[in-house]
Amino acid sequence: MALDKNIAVLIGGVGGAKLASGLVEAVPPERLTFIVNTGDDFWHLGLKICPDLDTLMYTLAGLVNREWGWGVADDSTVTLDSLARHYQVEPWFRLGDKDLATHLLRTHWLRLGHSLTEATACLGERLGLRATVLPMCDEEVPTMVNTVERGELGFQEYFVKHAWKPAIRAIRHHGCEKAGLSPGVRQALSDADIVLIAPSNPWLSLAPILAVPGFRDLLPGLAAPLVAVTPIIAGDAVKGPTAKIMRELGLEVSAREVARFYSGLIDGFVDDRRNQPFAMNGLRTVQLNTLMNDQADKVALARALLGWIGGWAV
Ligand code: FO1
Repeated sequence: MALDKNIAVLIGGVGGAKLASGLVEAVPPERLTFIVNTGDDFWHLGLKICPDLDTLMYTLAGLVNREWGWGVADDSTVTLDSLARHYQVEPWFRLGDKDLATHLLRTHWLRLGHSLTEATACLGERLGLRATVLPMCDEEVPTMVNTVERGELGFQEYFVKHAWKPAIRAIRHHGCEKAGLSPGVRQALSDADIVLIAPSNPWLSLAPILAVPGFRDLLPGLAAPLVAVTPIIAGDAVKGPTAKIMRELGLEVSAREVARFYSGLIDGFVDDRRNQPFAMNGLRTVQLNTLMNDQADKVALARALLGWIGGWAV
């Protein structure tokens, strides 16, 4: 059904990339545009690191380290080990040698004056990607996590260095008032027949995209239906801090709460069949198997959710 449709996908890291690898098998990849969270990006050892962009690109290129869900498969850490052994650099952020090639090239292009959108397009082209991958914006909008135990932390300090142990008080998107929609993002959304929100963490991965000025305002005017996929399965997160953050923010850990987070924006919600069913005014819902253990699950979910949307929209 969706073979001749343009699909834009708002997406974060590992959880979202699983759905992405199903989508590229379910529809022609040329029809897919991924609009990716860059709130996790940071500068580390002089290099610009864009974890969610890279996780998605490595996944689509078949290079991703499947065990971790990020980084490059069969990578080594010779450079990182040398930095630690000879220069006492604490290796808290694991950058593999093959992965470093991406960060070097991206940083080089940014320093030459290219935008993140351009650098990402060049990386994607060289990795042989057929789908379009766009950063949510070209400006730097680092996610800052205000924690009970350690005050405000940069996202990767919170997530990796402190293993998302500190309790979250609040989250802000530093400098977002100076950011704006890139022409590519605007075009992808207006060309889309369907807009999906991947099962990434709503508070950490999707909120930064929605915080880009102009983004939320654009959504109600789109012809395309907007459909979110639950990251909560059987009342818990599959992996990562989503459930923990919901508790810390005083929310109930449920798919209904996720749907409430997107309320006013979405037309449809793909829930998991293991969750307690719920109804919300004006929201179409369906319960599917959203647990993606292997590639067959990913493709099956992509096909099922597109089939469902095709039944009431497009
Ligand atoms: N996640 C970790 O838990 N530990 C790491 O050392 C780590 C390094 C890393 C390097 C490159 C990259 O693209 C991602 C990396 N990640 C690492 C994953 C990343 O921190 C998170 O998965 C995302 O930012 C959350 O979506």
